[in-house]
Amino acid sequence: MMGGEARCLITTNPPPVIRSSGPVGTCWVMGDPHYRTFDGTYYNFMENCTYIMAKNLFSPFMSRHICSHIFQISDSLWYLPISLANGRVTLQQSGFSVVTETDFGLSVQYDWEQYMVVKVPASFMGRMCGMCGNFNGKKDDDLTIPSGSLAASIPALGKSWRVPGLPGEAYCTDDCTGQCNVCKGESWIEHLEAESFCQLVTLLTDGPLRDCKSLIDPKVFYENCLFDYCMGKGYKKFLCKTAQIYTDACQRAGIHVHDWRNLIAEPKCPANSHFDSCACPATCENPSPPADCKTKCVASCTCNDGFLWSGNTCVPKNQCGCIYSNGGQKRYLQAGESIWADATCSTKCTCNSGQVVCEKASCPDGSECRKNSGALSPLVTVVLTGHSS
Ligand SMILES: [Ca+2]
Repeated sequence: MMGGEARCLITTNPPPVIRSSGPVGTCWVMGDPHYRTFDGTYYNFMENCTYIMAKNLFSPFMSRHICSHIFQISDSLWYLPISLANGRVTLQQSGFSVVTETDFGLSVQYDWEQYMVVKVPASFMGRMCGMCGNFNGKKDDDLTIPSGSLAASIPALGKSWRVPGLPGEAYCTDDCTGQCNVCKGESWIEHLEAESFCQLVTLLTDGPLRDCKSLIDPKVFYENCLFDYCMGKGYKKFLCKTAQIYTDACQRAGIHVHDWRNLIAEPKCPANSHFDSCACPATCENPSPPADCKTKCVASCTCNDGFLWSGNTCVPKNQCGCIYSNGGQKRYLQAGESIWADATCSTKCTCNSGQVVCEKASCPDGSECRKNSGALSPLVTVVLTGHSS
């Protein structure tokens, strides 16, 4: 990364990496303001800049800018699924999220919008820093700034982990004041309205989501609802999204969730697909869902009969794309999609009838070979931290 960014100050010798089967650290951020650290501290932080969520204290790292259903890697846009460094890093769509996994046990799930889960293996205990805390098993020292001291406030914590120098930085803010990070000052009528609206949460957590109580405290769900209602003035989308996130977390933990879509509207799905509350959607690269799908399902948009997921659209089965491999990397190409195989624009590869065909080519007259500058601006920087041992 560029100079001047927040960094972890090493104050002790690095503990040895012990590969154990201990607890996995799980940190998530939900909606705009709700965070849960690896050690289970909850806090709210309103912001719109870019922050380091989790970082390993002692190893080099790489960063990813996650923008939409297409990934920006190096200087070009890639469809999922993607495999990098001979499979050591994989990125694939799962339910409404993309899941990035590494061979050393790190995973990052992101729903492209407002929910991100970072999981690190037990071998990283006490070795982490960032907005997700230090993963040492103690709650009271989670909100720590890069120097190692406790943050004076939540905005100070955020500011300390902000990634500087990114495009649009001049227009972002992380030092909310006044009404920004607390929901006070609303009238008692508004407060009653919020409580009344958020009874829906109780209906969900005592009803279809009742088996999830062991995983996520329903009180957190309810308090988030009150906060979102106050901030969004009753914008119902928040509740639907939060219920979706709660459901997703439960399903991924193997907990059965009863369908709640009769209480709240279903999410919209793209053309030639439909919503399924428990699915393992068929894709072009994996057209047959696993037989044990029911125990591994997630709520998802599933392609209609005769169609398969191809990148970010459902296409007829006979219009599937290709997996393109080059230099330890694999990526999905949609049918008919062409890419340059080199930086000098001398070889062009095209996905043609399910086969990648590469041939000599050059830029058309009147144009020149230039790297794509990347038109998408990053929403979230996920710091994937790894070691090569
Ligand atoms: Ca801690």
